[in-house]
Amino acid sequence: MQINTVQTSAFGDQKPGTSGLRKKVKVFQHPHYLENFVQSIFDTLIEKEGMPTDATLAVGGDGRYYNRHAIQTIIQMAAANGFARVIVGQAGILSTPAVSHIIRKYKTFGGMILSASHNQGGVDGDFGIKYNISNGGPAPEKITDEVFAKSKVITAYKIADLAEIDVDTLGETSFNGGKFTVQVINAVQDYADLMQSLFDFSAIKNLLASGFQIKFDAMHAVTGPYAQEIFINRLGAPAHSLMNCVPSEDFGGGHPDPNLTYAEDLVKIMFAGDKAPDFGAASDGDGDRNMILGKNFFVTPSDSLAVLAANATLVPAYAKGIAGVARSMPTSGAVDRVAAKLNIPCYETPTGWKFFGNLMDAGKVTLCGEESFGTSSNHVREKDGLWAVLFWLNVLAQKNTEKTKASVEQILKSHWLEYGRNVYSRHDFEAIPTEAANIVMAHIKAQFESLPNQTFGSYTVKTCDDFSYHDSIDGSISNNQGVRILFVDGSRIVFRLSGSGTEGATLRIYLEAFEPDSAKQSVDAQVALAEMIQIALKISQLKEKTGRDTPTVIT
Ligand code: VG1
Ligand code: CO
Repeated sequence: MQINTVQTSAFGDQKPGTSGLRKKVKVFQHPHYLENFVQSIFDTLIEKEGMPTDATLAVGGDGRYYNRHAIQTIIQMAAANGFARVIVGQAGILSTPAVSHIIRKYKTFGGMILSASHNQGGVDGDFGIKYNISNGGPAPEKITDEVFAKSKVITAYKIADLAEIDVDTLGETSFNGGKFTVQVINAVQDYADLMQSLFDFSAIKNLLASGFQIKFDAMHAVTGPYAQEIFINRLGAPAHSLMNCVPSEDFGGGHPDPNLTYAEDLVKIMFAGDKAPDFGAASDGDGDRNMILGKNFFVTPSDSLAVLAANATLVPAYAKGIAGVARSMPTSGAVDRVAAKLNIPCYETPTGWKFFGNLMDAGKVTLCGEESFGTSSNHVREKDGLWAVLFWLNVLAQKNTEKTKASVEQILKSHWLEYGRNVYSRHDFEAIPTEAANIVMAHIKAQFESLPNQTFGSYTVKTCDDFSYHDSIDGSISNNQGVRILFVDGSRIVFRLSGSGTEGATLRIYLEAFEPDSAKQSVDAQVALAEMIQIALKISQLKEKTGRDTPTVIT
């Protein structure tokens, strides 16, 4: 096995965002672009993270365009940089939660996930790379900051001269007298086994056999084969319960983003009146997000997390109770109310799954969630779309017996009755010129001193700040994590710039108001939040500064 050292020059723009490095495929195709970033990761691991000489790396992606090319390159570079083994998903495909599980199950040193998640794929779409550490979770900022620093000064990378590896055939291939091995695995069984160990599959099977109709939309992305194995082969659901379950390099031309805008085919089916199925769900490009729908009913991700926490003891894996919960700052406070009642801690972290890992490793939290359709538990260290779907089905199975019946909508309504409703919505303004978006954020921050005590219609500002997080486990501090305007009655508006887009800037406005009055809890969120939306536009001067006042996506 010949190892070549290739001279290169730095790019300067390889800063990992909320979840790894994401760029247009065309950017990743620049000579050395991918290699520079991968070498910067390896250099960080070798110099700073004590990578042993017999280290194993797990590699897989969501099957989008450039996945196959990147996998070959990563295998060749892993061989040249001292890894002893690479475990790769068959056809190069692994969902994000499956990679997390493989890292933990096979005790690999780390893993690389090739995905731009919910971003569009194909030749003109996006590509991405993320490194996960040995606990199975996304690398924390101390690693990603170092990777970025190295990427700015890189002068050479190492790559082995290996023939193309057949990643479609299961099995092992060894090189260099057995010093380097590539192992192709089928992770679907491993992942399905993990799910079966957490949930009551026979109760879910009975629910489905009783005529309870489900529809799962894989959005032409990575979860298709996992859904086939779990819902059809193991739970006995009829074949028509699945849609868009064959992964494609461009996700059938769509946005693999499970929300009311981009999962419109599923939404149509679930809002088709009486004939709609009882339960619907979708997942994103890399399988870590989930959207939950009932018959003619949408569950916000923040509410979903709260309902799962409140009902956790109905699920075998959490039957003894949960240690604590965590949510990202912009996620609604619905789960806080459940935690208070259960008398367990609730942590508020910045956006991005990497902030939950320490809390889970320390045993402080069992369930975590983000308003961006991410929910999961300590069974892995990533968010997990199918896990959330199975959790809901397990809860529904327990609540729908011969004697009792409860629809998704009824579960939500009785939850609100008990805890009150945190009415919630997120408005995204995509592809704003970066400079204009920065001006908007600066304009809001410039009002930090004047806003408190000001009244806007029925709302009076209590305080405002730029959210900072102090990690109680490793002591690290993360600043500038989103601007919060907190009102006297507990309502709030949060402004934040996305760290996962690839075109201009995306401004996210998160709106939340608490409604304790059950008579008003069924009001549509957009109607209930209409006044706050106007206040957000007024404080930010969004229209004046960007010409935009209609969101691209509302969730
Ligand atoms: C978005 C979401 C965030 C999520 C991240 C990665 O980040 O808001 O909650 O963790 O995507 O999700 P941002 O910075 O664009 O708001 V995934 O499914 O794209 O890996
Ligand atoms: Co994702």
